Amino acid sequence: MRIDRIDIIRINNPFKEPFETSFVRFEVRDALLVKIYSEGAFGYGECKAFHAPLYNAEDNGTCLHILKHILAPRILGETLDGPEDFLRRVAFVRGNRLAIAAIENALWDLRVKATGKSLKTLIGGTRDEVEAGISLGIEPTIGALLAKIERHQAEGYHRIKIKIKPGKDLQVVREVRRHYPDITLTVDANSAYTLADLDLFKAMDEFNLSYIEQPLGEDDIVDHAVLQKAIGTRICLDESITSFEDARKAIGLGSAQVINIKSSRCGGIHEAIRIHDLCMEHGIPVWCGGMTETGIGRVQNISMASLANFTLANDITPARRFFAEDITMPMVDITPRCTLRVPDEHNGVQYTVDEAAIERMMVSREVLRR
Ligand code: OSB
Ligand code: MG
Repeated sequence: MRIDRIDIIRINNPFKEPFETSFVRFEVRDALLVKIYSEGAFGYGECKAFHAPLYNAEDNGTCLHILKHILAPRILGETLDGPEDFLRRVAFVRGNRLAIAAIENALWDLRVKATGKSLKTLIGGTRDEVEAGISLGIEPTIGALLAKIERHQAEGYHRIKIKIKPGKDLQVVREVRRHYPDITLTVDANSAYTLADLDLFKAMDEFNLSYIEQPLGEDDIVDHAVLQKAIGTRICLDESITSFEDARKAIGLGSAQVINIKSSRCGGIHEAIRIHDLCMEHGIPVWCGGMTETGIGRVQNISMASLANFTLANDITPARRFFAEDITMPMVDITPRCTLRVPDEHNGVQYTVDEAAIERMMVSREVLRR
């Protein structure tokens, strides 16, 4: 595939209601989209960075720089074999994996179009449908959280995850468990704690959580290993896993018994598959994490979660859970079983990008040519 042109499009899509985590309260999805034109076709990738470096070290500003000045010049006017060839060409770049993944994902999309095969088929996915779980933000009151859980339980979500932060943790979990003794329940701390909080996590053991997601620092698989040995509940790593190498070390140290795979955090689908396979060999179940993405990233997540070892419910929801409108046609939605159907070339499930919606949400557009 010859790379003729790359557009970097910034869009703002307001959340229907704010989504609060231990690190920020999100009100709008400020996203960069990468559109790569090649020989009469185009492919889209979504950059999953946020407006500021809150979740990891990258943000939309750094990604825009890396995309425009470092990555795009390496491929504009060049003929590539595909995503793997791109990754080889930019292997000199340290970090900046969200930016790399945005182009990598667009190249996968181009391969889908060039071959007429779905992403699921190209990566060897085995599932026709993947399970939806939901990540619920921090709420001002317990009552507000319980009301949300009630609603989403009724919709059939296969796992409820609640965001926690210091001061809004044990009490919240206790109340939720009192009202819902049997649901599949998890918590996500987004790195808000340290080993000084060991007793808090010991106390969580009594609530039969499926796992505790990323309790400690994003760069601290060593302390996670200490914590995992001290508690009965499984630890799931999110922020800490940015590569195959991170996963290998975390598994070796015993830092986690579950891994949340976000392909974007790891530099793309290629690396995500390697992590998936490694986890499978070691009996570590995985699930697909979310970044409150638009439909472009959401559909790619669904396809990735079709791999065999995605055995736990994913953070993949219908687009309407966050947005009044989105940029795919149709908007991503769930089945009556609260699953998401995986697009493949045989089942008629197909999404196209809604260019008019992108125009409406657009903040800026950069057109890059050789
Ligand atoms: O830690 O999984 C996370 C959202 C933004 C950044 C980090 C995370 C999240 C979520 C929401 O938990 C996942 C989603 O539904 O997109
Ligand atoms: Mg998380």
